[in-house]
Amino acid sequence: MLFTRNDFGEDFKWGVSTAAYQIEGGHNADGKGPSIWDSFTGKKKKIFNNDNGNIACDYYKHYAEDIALIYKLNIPNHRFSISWSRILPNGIGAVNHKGIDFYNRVIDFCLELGIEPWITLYHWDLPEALQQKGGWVNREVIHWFSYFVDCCIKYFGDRVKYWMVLNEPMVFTGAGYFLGVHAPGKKGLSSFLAAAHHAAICQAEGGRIIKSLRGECKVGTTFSYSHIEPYRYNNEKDVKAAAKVDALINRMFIEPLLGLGYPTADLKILDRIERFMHPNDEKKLAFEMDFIGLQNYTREFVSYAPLMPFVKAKIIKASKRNVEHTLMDWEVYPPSIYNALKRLHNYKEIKEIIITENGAAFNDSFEEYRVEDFKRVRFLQDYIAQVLLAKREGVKVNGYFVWTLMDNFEWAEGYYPKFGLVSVDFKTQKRTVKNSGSWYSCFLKNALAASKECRNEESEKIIL
Ligand code: IFM
Repeated sequence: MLFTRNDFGEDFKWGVSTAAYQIEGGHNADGKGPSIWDSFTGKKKKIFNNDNGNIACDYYKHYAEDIALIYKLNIPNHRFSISWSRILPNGIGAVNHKGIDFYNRVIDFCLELGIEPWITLYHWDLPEALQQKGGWVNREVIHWFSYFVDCCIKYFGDRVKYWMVLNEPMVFTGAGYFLGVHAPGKKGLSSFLAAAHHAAICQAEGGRIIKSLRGECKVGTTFSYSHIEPYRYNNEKDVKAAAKVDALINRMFIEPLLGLGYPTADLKILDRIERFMHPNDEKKLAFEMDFIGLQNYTREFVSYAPLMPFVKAKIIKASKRNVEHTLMDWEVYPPSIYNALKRLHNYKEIKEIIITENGAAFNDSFEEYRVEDFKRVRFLQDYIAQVLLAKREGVKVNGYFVWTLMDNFEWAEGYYPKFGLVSVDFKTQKRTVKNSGSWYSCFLKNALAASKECRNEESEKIIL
């Protein structure tokens, strides 16, 4: 399919996404307090290769170079998150003005270059001081989070128009409070359900606070959303198992936000959230966002698994199915983004969808002065083509952000899976634009040229 940037319309938002802990480094610089990721990565055997984000891409020092690179790549929107404990070292109370200054410099430099800053308030790095009091499991988190949101809007709301409240609540509560494979490493159904319920209230509450302080801002929140299929369509148990997994990983956070409540009909176990509900919570869970951030990477096949606790279902990994997959073992399946868009479009309560993340980790090939990643170029082209297909069919999608600007700290997987448009040499902090970065840049610049022009060998090999 041939397409150009123009096919998406002038108002379509093109961007690149990042997150504080994954790129900033400066883990204890200038008064920053520790976050749960600083503590978690400090423990042995939690992260591949015992990696951590202490330095990461050192964006704390290199932000100007990186924002200049975004500019050079013709990318008009930069999504990044605020490290809560950089501006509030104890999570609540005294503000660290050096932390505030850092984000002011980032925002001001973006604006100076004509790049629109998009801020995610919470991308998983809870202040450790708050985890000591129970973190997301403690209902007080609603108060702590409100204080943080208030503080961000007070200091940055005059210049930042686009806000996202949470990044993928299913992932940070599921991996962090149920499976224990992400910070803070807690396990169990009860801690998960409490954390999830409080996060679901916070996502709505965050929206309410932003709108009440700055009605002119555009507010959204983001969700991981995969296309789900039963492993065997002719097996009733697999079909039911797929519906359960869909309710858990796709619907559990978005539906209460839309005023539809938790999807308990398809996942009985969610009834147990009742224990954590206070009077009026049903109402508190709902809020009308300006946009919904869709984060799609893959599709999942689900089979019935009687021994799996609670859901009695399991995901069959892409490598087991012998299909093309990324280093995360996620199937490369471009229609997954089309299907996810179509499904979200069916919720009449959603006003607009922005794809706030999409991308892939592959084994790039390192030459002397270049980093070749033709698989990622193809991946982006094919997924973006599916977005256009959905848009042409009337889906209310109005933005696409690549995950991610540069190779960075990929949580439990450390630095091994590389998702960047730009490669980072973590010893020297040298940045090298990959083919995918050159292709995206060319696509964004040549609004009038057919994308085919950006596909030919020459332009794919531009080194900026
Ligand atoms: O790196 C993560 C990001 O922090 C959240 N969404 C998925 C990405 C790739 O795993």
